[in-house]
Amino acid sequence: LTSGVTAESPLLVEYRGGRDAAGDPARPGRRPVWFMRQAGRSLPEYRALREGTSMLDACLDPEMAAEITLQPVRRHDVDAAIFFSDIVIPLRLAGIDVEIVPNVGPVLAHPVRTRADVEALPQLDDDAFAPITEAVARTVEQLGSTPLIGFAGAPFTLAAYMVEGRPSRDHLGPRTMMHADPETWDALASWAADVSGRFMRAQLMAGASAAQLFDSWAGSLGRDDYAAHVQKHSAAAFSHVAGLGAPLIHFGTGTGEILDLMLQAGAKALAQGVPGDDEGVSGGSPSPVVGIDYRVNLAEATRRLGEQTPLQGNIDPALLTADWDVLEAHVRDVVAAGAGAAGHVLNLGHGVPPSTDPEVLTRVVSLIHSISPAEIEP
Ligand code: 1CP
Repeated sequence: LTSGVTAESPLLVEYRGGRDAAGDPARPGRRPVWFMRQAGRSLPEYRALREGTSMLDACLDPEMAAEITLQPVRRHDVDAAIFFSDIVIPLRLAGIDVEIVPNVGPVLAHPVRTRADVEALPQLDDDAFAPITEAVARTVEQLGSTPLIGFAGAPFTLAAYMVEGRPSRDHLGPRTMMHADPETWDALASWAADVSGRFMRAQLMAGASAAQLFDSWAGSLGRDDYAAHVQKHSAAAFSHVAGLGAPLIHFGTGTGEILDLMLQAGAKALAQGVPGDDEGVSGGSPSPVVGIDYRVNLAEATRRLGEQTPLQGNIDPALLTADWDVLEAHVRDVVAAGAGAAGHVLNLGHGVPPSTDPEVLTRVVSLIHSISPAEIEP
């Protein structure tokens, strides 16, 4: 298709750098958008459904997880659903005692701090993913043509919770471990890469169309530490899904200094693919997509990553509570700044704050959909 109209999901076309599944140029008629944490506490229908059910129990109830995943798609007309789950779900499925404590986040009964702790980590059986596979299949069936995005936590971010045992600001524990006891760190990060990679793979095999690796806390790492102790483990997580032909997205916050290294982590895995599995590769992402937080202008991100790199982002969540005129001008700036990249999917620079007025999000979606491609050519 060369007419500028495409039957394929605009989101997948942008993720593939403006290519359709056959690898031919195809320009969607509308800018695709979804929001990190679009499901969740900003929605009254979510708060009502979740009442009396713990976060992780909700994630493991296929009917509830599917319904929560669909809520923001119905309400906002976003171009993708993101699977309702959590990065610590593979830990729970492996039998690790982890809870999501309201207003705190993930808390482990037994933090993982020594070589013996790492060696005692349980094996995760593939059958354990059954509730995830079932929830994804139910969701995809009800979504129709809207793609579902699967996800997992990157090894550093997941290991940060495992070492600290709870959310932390500076992630001192894992950063100490990678220097003080690099063998233990590598063993832990390998374990995390394996469970996260298989969690993404389970979602893609069950019908998700793309997968995002969340390295939310990678911004607390220096460039040298990321290169020496983290990048290979993120590449290992991606390698579980690199042969499937689905677009892969790599996101973190505060990562301006390491964006190129994050791009390489995905690109390395994609270049290797899965031996003997060429099917679908032509329709796959020619480059991983890089998610940009609100701190780096998208035009600057393209300078750092090259025009062939599709981008995702990066509306500042802080502006969701500003006057509409201020927010609208910001959204238009973000669209314009992304126009130099091979592909651009609009998103926030981090998750939807729980206090966000959902009507503002709906209005942002319709604004983005109203911007015609002709208005934004670079
Ligand atoms: O009771 C509640 O409503 C709990 C809030 C909540 C929700 C809605 C948590 C606890 N997790 C989730 C769902 C979730 N988590 C999604 C679902 C889909 C969507 O985006 O709509 C996703 C993608 C995640 C991934 C996740 N969990 C990340 C990466 C994304 C990010 O925000 O950077 C991280 C870091 C977590 C850990 C986590 N889980 C929950 C909280 C509050 C946190 C962060 C805690 C901290 O500050 O360290």
